[in-house]
Amino acid sequence: MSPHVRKAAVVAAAGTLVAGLAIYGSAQAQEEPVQPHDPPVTQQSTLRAAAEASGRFVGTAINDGLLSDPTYSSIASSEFSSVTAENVMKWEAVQPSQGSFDFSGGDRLVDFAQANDQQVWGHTLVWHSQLPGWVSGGGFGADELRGVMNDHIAEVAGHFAGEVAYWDVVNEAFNEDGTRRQSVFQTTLGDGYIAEAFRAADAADPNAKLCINDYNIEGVNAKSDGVYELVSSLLDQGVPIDCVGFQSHLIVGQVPGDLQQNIERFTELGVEVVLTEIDIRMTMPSDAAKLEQQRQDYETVVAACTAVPGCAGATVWGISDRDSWVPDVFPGEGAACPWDENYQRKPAYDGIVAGFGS
Ligand code: G2I
Repeated sequence: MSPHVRKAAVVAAAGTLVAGLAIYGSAQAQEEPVQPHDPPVTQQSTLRAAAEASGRFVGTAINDGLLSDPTYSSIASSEFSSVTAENVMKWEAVQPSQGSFDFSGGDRLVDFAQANDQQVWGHTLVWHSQLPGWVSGGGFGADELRGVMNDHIAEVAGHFAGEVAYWDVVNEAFNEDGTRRQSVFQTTLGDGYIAEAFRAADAADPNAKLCINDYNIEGVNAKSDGVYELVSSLLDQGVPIDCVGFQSHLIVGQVPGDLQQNIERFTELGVEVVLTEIDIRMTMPSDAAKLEQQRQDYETVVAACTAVPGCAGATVWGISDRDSWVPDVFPGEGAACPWDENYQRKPAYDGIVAGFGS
């Protein structure tokens, strides 16, 4: 039986069951009034339960400064099975000056995750942005910068070894046309820096899954072709790469139609795909029609992952519209997250649940 036929059969059986329960429920209501001490008939579900039912994880980026807010931390702890450091594991936070490491924010995230039985997604080891001036300034020759990069990876991945399930080893290494971004690592070390970074991460934490992560690679396009060629070539060379992160910073009404096909071609190479930073923004102000389109878009995106066995999970980039990076970077746009400014669930929340098949 194909997966689609199997799913249709399960849905049909579930429909029969629900109809049967409804009839049974109304008959029972007439004969046996529900007693006040009876447990609630429906249990409040969570994104986490929906994701687990499809064998996947659902994550969010965690803003360290908000963990002390009880509303924020209660949603973060109950709704998600994976947490990504939004900022606290980035280079500028962890090694702001050479040789001086600060793991306090990352350790807080690990403690939070362990208290709530969540996996930790490490973000990110090698990235051109949020890179302190002592590295980005270009003052190092190739041998020195190689040492700096490898030391950073060894210290950071080594510190969190055993606690981080996945690392974004290299982030945003490509231009839109599929060529390499001219970061300080690329211009100083050349193409080989990516393979070297993955080898260093593997040496520091052999058990973490190691990913390359980028935006605008959700559809089949020049940029995702560039990443695809790189991943093929790394695998051919025996470089320890396990996964590709599609960040998925998307726009309402513009989900790429070939997202699932693109997930499939990467998983056919033998790597996992994860949707690592989903948000779906709109032109403000929001209205009911845009929020409904956003619900559909969240469902489409998550369902594309659920449809492909090698797509391991989906992470949203923030919980509430109040805390999202979007309005700061795209003035006039926003409302990109599953919870609104008052931490109320939006239709997008139901779209995620539906996308996991629940
Ligand atoms: O830009 C959205 C995401 C794209 N992919 C990589 C992600 O790491 C990136 O996340 C964002 C964070 O959500 C923002 O919170 O990365 C931004 C920086 O590139 C983060 O913003 C920065 C602010 O620009 C800084 O002013 C602030 O000091 O966060 C910093 C730490 O709070």
